[in-house]
Amino acid sequence: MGRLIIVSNRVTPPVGSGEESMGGLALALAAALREYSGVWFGWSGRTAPAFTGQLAMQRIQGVTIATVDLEEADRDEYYNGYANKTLWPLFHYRPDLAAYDRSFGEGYERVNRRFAETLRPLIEPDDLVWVHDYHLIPLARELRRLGVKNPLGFFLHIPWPAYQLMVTLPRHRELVQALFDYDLVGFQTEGYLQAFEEYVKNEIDGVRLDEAHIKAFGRILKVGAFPIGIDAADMARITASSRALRTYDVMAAHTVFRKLIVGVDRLDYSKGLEERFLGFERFLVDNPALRREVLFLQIAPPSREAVQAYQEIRGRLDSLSGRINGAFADIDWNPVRYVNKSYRRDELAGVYRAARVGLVTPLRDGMNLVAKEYVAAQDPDDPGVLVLSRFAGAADQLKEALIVNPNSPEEISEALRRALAMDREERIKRWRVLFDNVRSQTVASWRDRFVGALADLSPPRAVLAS
Ligand code: ADQ
Repeated sequence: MGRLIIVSNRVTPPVGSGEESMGGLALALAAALREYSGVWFGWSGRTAPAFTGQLAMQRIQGVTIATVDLEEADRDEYYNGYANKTLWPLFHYRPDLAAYDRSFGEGYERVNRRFAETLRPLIEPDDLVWVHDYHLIPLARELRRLGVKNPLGFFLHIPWPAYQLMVTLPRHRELVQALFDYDLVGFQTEGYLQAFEEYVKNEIDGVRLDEAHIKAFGRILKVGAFPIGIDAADMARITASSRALRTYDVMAAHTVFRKLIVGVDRLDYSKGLEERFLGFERFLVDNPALRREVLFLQIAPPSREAVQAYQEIRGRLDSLSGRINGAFADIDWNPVRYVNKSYRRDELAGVYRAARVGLVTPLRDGMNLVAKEYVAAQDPDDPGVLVLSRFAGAADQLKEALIVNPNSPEEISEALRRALAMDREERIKRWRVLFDNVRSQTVASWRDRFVGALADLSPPRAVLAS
């Protein structure tokens, strides 16, 4: 097999960063690149007065990182625009927040063309190219136009929306057609794959040839569900690190006589933070006797601050947390601690382990890695309880969690009550099943399954038979 080329909007790690500040996904991809002596290509995160296509090449820990600067208009129309104001809300079931500005679509096409032209000279005949996420759907089409014949794979980290939602997108057909220039398209869950198939059947008379192949637009596309995981062993290892232990101790000291409930999310409307706060408020109202026995810590670093919907949700969460604390706080206790900061992975591990409840309630989520990290960081002899939204991709796998509808404050409140009351025996029983799943379906197995499927593009049975 040749080299592996990974393409994503942003190239993490940021230059010079240490491993502790890299996300699990970045670490797993970097490890794959080391194995296949590959290249990671993407936007530098910087803008220049004019697009030059100048590549900045670096070698970091055995991985070649190739980045390119974009123009300001590219950032506004492609990244803040089409990716984060159009596709992100629509794919997360928020058509009310989706903006359809013509310049966004043009910027999206332009940047994908620019990425393809900049990347083209780096591709050698035996390379596999693996493209990540909704920012780069048309990249394969642009690479094919430039004569690239290599296997091209695409993985969607976010949900694929239901058919009736997808057709609300102007030029949805062109976007879907662009996916058929890949050889392999992967989704997080079977459900998202089915939604994609439903679109292809209803809208373009596509057919499923066999379990793994769909034919449409005169092309055969290999498809599959590839649920992403985490490096559970590494999470267990860092949970025992000195910084994790210290964070654990600090949290334990702050919750003497109390139980900690924790939420950790990017500040994003898809994560259901307002609904979570309302669910916690309902819990306080419904359970006066338990009030002073809990502390709810929500860690939510701001993201995409250039997008108005993100500024608005931040304001609403500030007032909601203030309202709850104002109504319930006492001289020695605040029910909500709401923090807008990023933490190192080892610090997060300590927080997870100190929490009796992991509260993960997105309104929609491709997978949700926080749910898996929380499970992996628990003490096997005294584990906490995961409360998980049915609308996270992770709910397909983590069935022993307390599954809730995040839109219902009553369900969140009741799940919190159950989680806090759960005896050790039941907690251990549930956690073991969850941990087995997190331990066996790792980020490395996800990556190897995807790359293996891309390396093996044998024709579907139906085609062989005809
Ligand atoms: P995200 O929407 O970013 O990812 P998630 O899967 O939960 O959501 O991953 C977030 C990562 O950021 C986790 O590893 C978490 O530890 C880290 N993180 C969150 N808050 C942090 C903080 N305050 N400090 C430091 N780190 C923090 C997208 C999709 C998901 C999908 C992933 C991977 O939206 O559905 O699971 O990609 O495919």
